[in-house]
Amino acid sequence: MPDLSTASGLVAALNEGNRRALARVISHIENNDALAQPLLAALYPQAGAAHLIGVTGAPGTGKSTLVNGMALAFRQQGLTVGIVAVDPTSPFSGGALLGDRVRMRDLAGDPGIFIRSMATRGSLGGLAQTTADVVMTLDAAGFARVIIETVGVGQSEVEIASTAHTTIVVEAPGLGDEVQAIKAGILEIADIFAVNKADREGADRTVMALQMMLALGGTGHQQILHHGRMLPVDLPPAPPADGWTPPIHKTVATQNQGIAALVEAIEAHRGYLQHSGLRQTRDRLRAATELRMILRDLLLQRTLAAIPAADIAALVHAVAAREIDPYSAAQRLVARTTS
Ligand SMILES: Nc1nc2c(ncn2[C@@H]2O[C@H](COP(=O)(O)OP(=O)(O)OP(=O)(O)O)[C@@H](O)[C@H]2O)c(=O)[nH]1
Ligand SMILES: [Mg+2]
Repeated sequence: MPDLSTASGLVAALNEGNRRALARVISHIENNDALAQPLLAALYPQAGAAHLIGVTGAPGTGKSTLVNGMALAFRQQGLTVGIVAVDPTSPFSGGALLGDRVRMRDLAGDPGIFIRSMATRGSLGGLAQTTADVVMTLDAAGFARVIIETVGVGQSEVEIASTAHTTIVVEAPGLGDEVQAIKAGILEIADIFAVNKADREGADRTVMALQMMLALGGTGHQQILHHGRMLPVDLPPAPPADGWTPPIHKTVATQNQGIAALVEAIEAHRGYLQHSGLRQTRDRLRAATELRMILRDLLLQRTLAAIPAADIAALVHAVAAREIDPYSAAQRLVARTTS
């Protein structure tokens, strides 16, 4: 019996499929306690095989219900599924919303499914990195598909979803705006669109609005290339220009309609990424983004540790009073830590 109070014991148990160990590992990572670093270091080389699926969209569009349905569909193909819900306002049902009692029971007690909600209200900054670490942990634990649900409102949530291999943007009719996501700028990250609540009036108008957007161009996942821009990345050759046009799928998540086609589209996109070499590109860009985020945190911590708080407070005051600009102030602080 592995010792669950040590990093190596926890990793050994996790590798045996011990779900309690997995839950503990995630808690250590979320709390960023003494075991977090050794756990991440041990798990990172094990990860990389999972296909990461981001699901984002305006509040209440049916993301969780869709994710439940997708998880069931993957399970029926024999694939294991990890789910990370970032700041969900509505809980996961474990499939209850599908109203199919037999399958509902299958999902609830199924060791091939692991669901984790991230409590994020009030947490500043670290959300994106902690989520990436939890996703990596599920990947390392052997889940074949990891689904990340985020509400597409904040920049960090969008960033999280866009670090996935396949990003699904969920729209729903009747929210007072034809295409909710335009404002939030999340159309740019879509690989697949789901127009959920297709049982409601206006679904076809939403589909048409999306089709027009796509025809006008400017969408697609090309923008992902910006994510790693702060660090040099050695990228494989660019994929063919006629690559991937985001398909639009109508779904009624509560009745399990359109989910099979949606899952097929995910798998098609997965195949496309692999064949085109884009999977490698995205993995490298994700590595660059991650390294940049961690580096930024490390340098910040180092700076804050090296300089007396009163000196920093005085500089903040000077910036607020416009006696110095924030760029020069930051340079002054950095110079003090490196000299
Ligand atoms: N009519 C209809 N209702 C749906 C459909 N899908 C989901 N709903 C309902 O919409 C509500 C919100 O569903 P959720 O799955 O919680 O939506 P969500 O996008 O995860 O919500 P947040 O996480 O709070 O942003 C629930 O009451 C669902 O039952 C659908 O296809 N048709
Ligand atoms: Mg939800």
